[in-house]
Amino acid sequence: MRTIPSADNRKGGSDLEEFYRDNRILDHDAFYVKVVKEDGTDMALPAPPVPSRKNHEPMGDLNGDGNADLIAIDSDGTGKLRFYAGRGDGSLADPKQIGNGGWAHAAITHGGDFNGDGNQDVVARVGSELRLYPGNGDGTVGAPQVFKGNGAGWDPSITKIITVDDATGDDYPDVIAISNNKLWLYPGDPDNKPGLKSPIQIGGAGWDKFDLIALDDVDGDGYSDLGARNRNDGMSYFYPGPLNHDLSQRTPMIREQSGDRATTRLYDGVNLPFITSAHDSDGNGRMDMWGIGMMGRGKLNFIMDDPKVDKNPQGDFPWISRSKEVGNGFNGILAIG
Ligand SMILES: [Ca+2]
Ligand SMILES: [Ca+2]
Ligand SMILES: [Ca+2]
Ligand SMILES: [Ca+2]
Repeated sequence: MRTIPSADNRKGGSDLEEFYRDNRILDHDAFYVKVVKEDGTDMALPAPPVPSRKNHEPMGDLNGDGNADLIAIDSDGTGKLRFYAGRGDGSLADPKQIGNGGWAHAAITHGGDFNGDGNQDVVARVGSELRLYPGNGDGTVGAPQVFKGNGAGWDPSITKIITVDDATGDDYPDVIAISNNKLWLYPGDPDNKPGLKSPIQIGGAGWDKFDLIALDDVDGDGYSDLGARNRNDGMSYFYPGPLNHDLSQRTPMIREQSGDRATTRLYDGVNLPFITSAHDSDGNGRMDMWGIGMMGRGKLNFIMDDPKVDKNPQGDFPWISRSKEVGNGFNGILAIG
């Protein structure tokens, strides 16, 4: 055994601290150190592991046909839950009722398999509980279960929740919510299915004006990414995963192209009251969104990163996107997810 002189030990600690600060590394952040020989050539080191996005089904597919789907709450009676099967081209089939009543004040989202049965699930905040409505694989859902760990004690006024395929690198889906004007990650707990670990605050005050858009892994690093739209001005932003740390870095997400007119904004919350991820609902490898209300109330709009006008790969921002009307009859909708 060789002891280290205390001065060297201290220097080691302060050098490391300096390195963390200079490289903006937070506690528990994973990072890699590239070791270079004195002549500047690389040491032969193995490539850093990339978290695998295993052979998951396309995100957001509740009936197993490979197309992302939509759910909605209508204003009939105490609120019913509807399932809309994606047709694979951005449009949706006629709705089926999958929840009988009592949904009016719930917040809903879907996507990811939280109970490990191979079917993607619906997740809803009902009252002060975050519940799993296990997908049956055909668009319907089974009896609800409160998430273990941190499924109780939710603020019953929360309206904005999304699920993401995996924002943390453990290959298990996670939940993101806006509560008390802040942004929170509830990491899914693969050892306690269906479970949630303790929430991590990932965004400071100012989030109430945003809608959340689950983006899957847009930039191809293995982590789900996040999009958000400011309801006041329509500006939308991209936040690259991993998402288990303060999300102060953001990139404008959209350049909306409509004929000759280009704008960096999406429609705002007045003109497009509902917006949600459509994942890749037309199967061209690029993320899409669904919105309701634009160009007349009750119209369904499909907002896509259009490879015809956007020659950059989808991880390049801002996207050049286009909107088209792909359905109607969405009057009396209270929420989509
Ligand atoms: Ca489907
Ligand atoms: Ca499931
Ligand atoms: Ca995860
Ligand atoms: Ca697409």
